[in-house]
Amino acid sequence: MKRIKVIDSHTCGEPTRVVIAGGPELGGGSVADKLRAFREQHDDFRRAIVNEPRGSDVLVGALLVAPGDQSCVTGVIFFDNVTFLGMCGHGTIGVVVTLAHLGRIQPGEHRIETPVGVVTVKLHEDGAVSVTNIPSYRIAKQACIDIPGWGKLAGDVAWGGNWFFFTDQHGLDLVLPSVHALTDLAWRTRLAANSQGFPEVDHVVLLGPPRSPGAHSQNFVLCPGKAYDRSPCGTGTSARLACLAADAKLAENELFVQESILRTQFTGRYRWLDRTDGVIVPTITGTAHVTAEATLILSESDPFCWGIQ
Ligand code: PYC
Repeated sequence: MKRIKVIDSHTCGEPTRVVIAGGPELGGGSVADKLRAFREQHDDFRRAIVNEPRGSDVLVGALLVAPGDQSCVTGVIFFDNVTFLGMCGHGTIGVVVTLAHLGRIQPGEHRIETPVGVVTVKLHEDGAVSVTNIPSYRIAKQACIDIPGWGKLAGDVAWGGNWFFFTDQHGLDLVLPSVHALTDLAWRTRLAANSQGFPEVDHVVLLGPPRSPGAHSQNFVLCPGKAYDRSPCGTGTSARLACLAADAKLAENELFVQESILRTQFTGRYRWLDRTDGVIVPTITGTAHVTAEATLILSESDPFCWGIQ
């Protein structure tokens, strides 16, 4: 029987489960090296932590690992119901609030190593968290894709730690009663984008006008395992900032407020890293709340010990 210690939290409604003890042995090296070992040798552990019956399709897991870069307070590998994530913005905010809850960090700046690079985080005195993400950029502007049985739509493809396809040409209302229709269209958009020149796209973002005073945009974000992000999506907001910067619709350091389908908000800003190539460094700010301290029990006599696939 294995005992796994976890702390659960949610960031703007999107849950994160941080594994603080009992994770698999992944060897030495960088966090990218450890992700390789995790993916190749311990995918059952991923499923056991986030899938039913202990988790759900919505849950994102975060395994704390020793960083390769000693200037980092921790390394972290994010995963969901179907795969591993390069980076996760809401998850990083959840990790920071979890580390603070455990007394492992104090307000101030810290560095965290992810498989796609080191991010700098700031725990503010009021508990909010800012994440200065890895460099983000757009690779396609208004690429036209054909969705079988639906028609053509255009969207931007951009990187913010995961790969995103953004479109506002969906004709749907971004409200919870429309989640089924939003999920269906976003999924078909992903399949079409993947088969029509953008095989790397793993998240689809349907954009809409803001609903709350002070917000600039609302989104519906579909994740790789077909669950929608309850938060405004940190890596998605990073990639969106790259698109806005490239179109000169948002100036360096100007505030951008992205709201989610739940109308929860992240604020974002960017600075240019390479203006010629359109590469920015985004900073996303949001809040998270710890919801549980728990010990998961993995017993081989349980037919669903390693999760329902
Ligand atoms: O906040 O970056 C994010 C994220 C990715 C998937 C779910 N949330």
